[in-house]
Amino acid sequence: MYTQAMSVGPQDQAAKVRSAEDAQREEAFEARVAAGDFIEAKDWMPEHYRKTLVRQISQHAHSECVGMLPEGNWITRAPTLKRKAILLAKVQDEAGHGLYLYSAAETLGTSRDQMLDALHTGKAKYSSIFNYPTLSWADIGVIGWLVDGAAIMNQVPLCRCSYAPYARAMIRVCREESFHQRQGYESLLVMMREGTPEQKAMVQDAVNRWWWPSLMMFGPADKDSPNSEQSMRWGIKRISNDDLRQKFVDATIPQAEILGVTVPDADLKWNAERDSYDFGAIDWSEFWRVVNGDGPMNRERLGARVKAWEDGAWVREAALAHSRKQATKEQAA
Ligand code: FAQ
Repeated sequence: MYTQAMSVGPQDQAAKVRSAEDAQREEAFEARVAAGDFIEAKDWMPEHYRKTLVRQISQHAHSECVGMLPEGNWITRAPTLKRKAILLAKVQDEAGHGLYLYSAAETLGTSRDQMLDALHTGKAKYSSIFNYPTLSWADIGVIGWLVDGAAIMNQVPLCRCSYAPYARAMIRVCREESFHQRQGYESLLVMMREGTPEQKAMVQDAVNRWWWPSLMMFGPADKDSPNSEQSMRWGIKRISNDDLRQKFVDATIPQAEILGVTVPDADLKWNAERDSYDFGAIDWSEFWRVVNGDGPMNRERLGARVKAWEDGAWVREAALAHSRKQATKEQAA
C-alpha cells in the first residue's frame, strides 16, 4: 500500500530540505521585521510579503498617475498664471510619484509592463477618490486640502514601512504632498476671505462633494479589511485604516472652522471623553461600487489611461530603436 508518507524519492527529499530551509528563513525574516528592521530588495522574503507589496505599491503608483486626470482637467482653466503654474507643477509631481513607486515595485521582480497591463485590463485597483469629477475651480483647492491631506495622513507612516525601497520613496513623496496640501488650503482661504458670495458657495459645494469620498480613501473599516492584519504584522502598514481616518477627521475639522466651511455630516461632534470627533456612518455601498468600477468617472479615467498608453506607443518604439542603434554602434567601435 502506498501513501504520501512513504514516498521518499530524491525529489521529495530535496523538497523537504528546501522547506526546512524556508521555514528557518521565514522565522529569521519574521524576527527581523518584528525587531523593526528594514528589508532590502535582495534580502530573502516570503512570497506572500512580496505579493502584498507588489499589490499595494503598484496600486499606489496607479493612483498617483490616474490622480493626475481630475486636476489636469483644470490646467487650461486656472484663474491666474500663478495658479496655473502651481497646478502644472503639482500634476507633474504626481507623475513623478507614480514613477518612483513603479520603480520601487520593480525591485520586487515585477515589470512595469505587467503592472500597467493589470491596470489597463481592470485587474489592478487605484484609489476610489479619483473616480469623482472635478466640477469647479474650488474642487482643485479641495483636492489639495482634503485628498492630499488624507494621502499624507496615510503615507507618513509608510515612510517607516518595513520594505526599505518603498519607505525611501515615500519620504520624498510626503514632502511634496505636504506642499500640495498647503497650496490647496491657501487657495481655498483666498476664496473664502476675499471671494464673492458665489465663490464662497462654490467652495462649500466642493467640500460637500469631496468630504465622504476623502474619508473612504483610507479603505474599509478595520473589521472588513482582509489585508490589514497581515500587513500590520509585517510592518507594511503601521496604523490601521480606522485609526488613520479618525486622525484625519481630528486634524481637518479645526482647519474647516478656520476656513469657514462645514462638512456634510449631521452626526459630527466633539467627544471630550475620547478627545476626538465622533462622525457619521460612511456609505460603504458607495465605496465598493466605486472600487468595483461603477463610480461616476471610472470608465473615463481608465479610458484616458489606456488611450495615453496607446498614443505613446511611438515614443516607446522610438526609444527602443534608438537604444538598439546605440548598442550596435558601441559593438562596432
Ligand atoms: N480605493 O484590506 P484593505 C494620492 C481595496 S495616492 C480603492 O484595507 P490594504 C496622491 C484594497 O486595495 C492615494 N481600493 O487593503 C494624490 C483591497 O483590495 P485588493 C492612494 C481600495 O491594501 C493626491 C480591498 O480594498 N494611496 O492620493 C481603497 O491593506 C492628489 C480591501 O482593503 C495609496 O495607495 C480605496 N480607497 O489597505 C494624487 C497608499 N481602499 O488589493 C493625485 C498606499 C481599499 O485586496 C492628486 N496604500 N481598497 O484587491 C495603502 O495604504 C493601502 O493599500 C490602503 C488599503 C489603505 C489604500
